[in-house]
Amino acid sequence: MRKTQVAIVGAGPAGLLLSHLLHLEGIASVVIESRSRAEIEATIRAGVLEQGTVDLLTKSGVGGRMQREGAVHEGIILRFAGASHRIALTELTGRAITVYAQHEVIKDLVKARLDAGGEILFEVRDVALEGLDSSFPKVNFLWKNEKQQIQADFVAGCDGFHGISRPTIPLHRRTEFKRNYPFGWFGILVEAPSATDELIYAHHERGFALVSTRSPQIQRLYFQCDPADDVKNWPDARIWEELHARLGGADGWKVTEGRVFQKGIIAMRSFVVEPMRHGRLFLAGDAAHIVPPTGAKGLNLAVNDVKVLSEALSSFYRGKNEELLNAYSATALKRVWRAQHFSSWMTSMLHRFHDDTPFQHRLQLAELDYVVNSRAKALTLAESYVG
Ligand code: RFL
Ligand code: PHB
Repeated sequence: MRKTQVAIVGAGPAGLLLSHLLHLEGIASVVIESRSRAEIEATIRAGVLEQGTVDLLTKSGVGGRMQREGAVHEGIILRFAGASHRIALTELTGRAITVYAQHEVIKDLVKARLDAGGEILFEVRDVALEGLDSSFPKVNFLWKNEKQQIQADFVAGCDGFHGISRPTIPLHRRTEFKRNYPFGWFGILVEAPSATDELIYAHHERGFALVSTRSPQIQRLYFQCDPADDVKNWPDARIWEELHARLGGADGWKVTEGRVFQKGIIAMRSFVVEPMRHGRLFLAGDAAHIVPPTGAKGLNLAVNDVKVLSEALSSFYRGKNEELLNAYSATALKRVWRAQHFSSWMTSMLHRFHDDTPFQHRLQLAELDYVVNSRAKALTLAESYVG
């Protein structure tokens, strides 16, 4: 049996950053992860880091490569009715976003933990939580075909939306709020320099499209699709045809084509569980909430959760003071619901819904027009986007 102070289930951004922040406070943790190191370091997901996320990674000493390789963006483009309109994030708010891939954040955090002698057990199986109502919770699992147990003071459930932590909480002790969207995102990675310096969020009657980036050489592109569709139905030529149709316009701007080297379909949902705590189990990140990616908030919420949780745990260990731990769920949920509102607003303003009427389409255009022409509306968007 292993003993530690905090057992962390899941080596995503939430679990790894929590382990790192606790280490800086002199608190021991063990992270267990069901996938291999190579796999978590190669999974393509988020790209947009809020200023607060960047500041926390920098302050805690894991921001060096992000500072060198990440791209700071001071604005985004809303494109509709065939024309582009810039939202000047930095001019409006004084803050910026940084585009730096989530799997690069993961690599930086794994390296920092292992360099500091931290314990991350990869490729664990059959994880089960026990004794969450007691002061000695346990995590049972298989590792290298042997039964293992970690005894800890606390368990952090950072195992994402499909993990085991949230379902371990008895049904009568949690409430779930959810909405599924009738569409998904088709995401591709493309080898070709982008034709835009800033992200483009495009509204079109054929559906939403997004131009993002990963590096000066690599573009990350998305377009709204049927969530039940199959990537096999989308040869490259069809993808480009669709992207040109949705992103083109009278101004002649065109997305740059290149070699497509990754394709995938992403489901879109909104989800929150309340509370984010059960006894000695604390949920953080996607294990507790999911937002549709239109607002680029998921990773940033995970970071905020573990910031709040690490401060609460640190206060507990310093003075046996449980006040912040008791406030954790309510504190984290405040920000979660704000991000839910923003993500849902961006999603409904930019996507095509099955039951859309021409009337609703015109309403979306009227709202977009208002956002780009009113400083107050633009500021509302910018403030929420930069976090
Ligand atoms: P993760 O990243 O899902 O990590 C959970 C980890 O737990 C492991 N696991 C287990 N380990 C042990 N035992 C078990 N029983 C386990 N079950 C699962 C998993 O293998 C995994 O390694 O959750 P975390 O840490 O909460 O991080 C959340 C973020 O990953 C997520 O919110 C973002 O990726 C969302 N998101 C975006 N967020 C942003 O802030 N900005 C963006 O630009 C952005 N773009 C996106 C996104 C998500 C996307 N997808 C694919 C859903 C774009 C996309 C396409
Ligand atoms: C991304 O680059 O993957 C990305 C950017 C903005 C979003 C979502 C995803 O809103």
